[in-house]
Amino acid sequence: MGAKYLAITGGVGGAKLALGLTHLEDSSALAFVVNTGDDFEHLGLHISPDIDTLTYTLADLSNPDTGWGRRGETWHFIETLRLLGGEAWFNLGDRDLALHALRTARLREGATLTAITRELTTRLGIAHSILPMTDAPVRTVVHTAAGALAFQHYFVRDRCEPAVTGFSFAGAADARMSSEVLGWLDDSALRGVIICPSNPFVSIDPVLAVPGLRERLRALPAPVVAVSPIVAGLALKGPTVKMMSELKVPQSAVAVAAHYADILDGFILDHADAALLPSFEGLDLAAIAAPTVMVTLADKIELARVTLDLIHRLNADKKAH
Ligand code: FO1
Repeated sequence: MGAKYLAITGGVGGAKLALGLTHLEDSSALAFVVNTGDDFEHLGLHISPDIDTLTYTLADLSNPDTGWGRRGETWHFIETLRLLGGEAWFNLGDRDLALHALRTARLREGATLTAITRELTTRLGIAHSILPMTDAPVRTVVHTAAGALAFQHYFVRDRCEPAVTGFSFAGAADARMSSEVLGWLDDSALRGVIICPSNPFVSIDPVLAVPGLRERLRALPAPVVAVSPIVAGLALKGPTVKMMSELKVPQSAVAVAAHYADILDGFILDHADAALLPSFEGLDLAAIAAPTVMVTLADKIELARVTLDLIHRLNADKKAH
């Protein structure tokens, strides 16, 4: 049986590497476990932003300017909602709306988020499995000096302005991994797990908070490799660096690797940060520097290749010992 790989991802940054990986490994060899801590109920709709970002990216429908939502979108719904005095801070495009309406209806009928995601992604021509981290409701709560905020209130409505003091994942203690996620983690052909360049606190930590998942990664015979979302002390997108500074964590790729230290075997940092390589020596992992800024499709495929090469090297090293 061929080697298999599982990639854990959040939103925009992670979806870029995910797209690159799909060009190298087919759907029998590669699946994605996606953060659902960003999910929320809004205007009676169930919204799963990170699942949708990956879905639109893999279906080649995504908006290149925002990274989320659809290309060529129209906004009649949200404009009318605003006119009517509705809550219009979360931009739901007309085309995007159809997906949320259908997902919500299927959830009300009793379908799982995993099953609905499979139905929608298949309809959009995506062969790879996009697996929600759990079918249970887990909601990221952002703790700030001004009080606790639901994730999308912090992220979109308040534009990440409040200073963060910490995070919690409501519902995580009662969540279970789906049989689909467990099936991939328990597969004896699994040769590597990839943590995509997503925000460690609000994209990857919610996934790791699903009971048993972090422990399974720690005990996995296959290597776990992460790609840094920080380049030269800056996050390419989103509030990662602002959060690190507010949490008084050093704003560097080394701190990201240290954040995952108990589960990581390998780490890829940007070549602009190559001078940091000696700082990884105490972390008991293989760190390499490579171009991690993904602008073109070729960049995404090349970083995917570098990531899989590191996994192959770690597997070969293990066999040699
Ligand atoms: N992000 C924004 O910054 N502003 C928005 O109005 C917005 C709307 C939106 C609608 C559907 C969707 O799937 C995602 C959307 N996002 C929006 C992105 C979303 O907030 C994501 O949670 C973040 O990008 C974090 O991954």
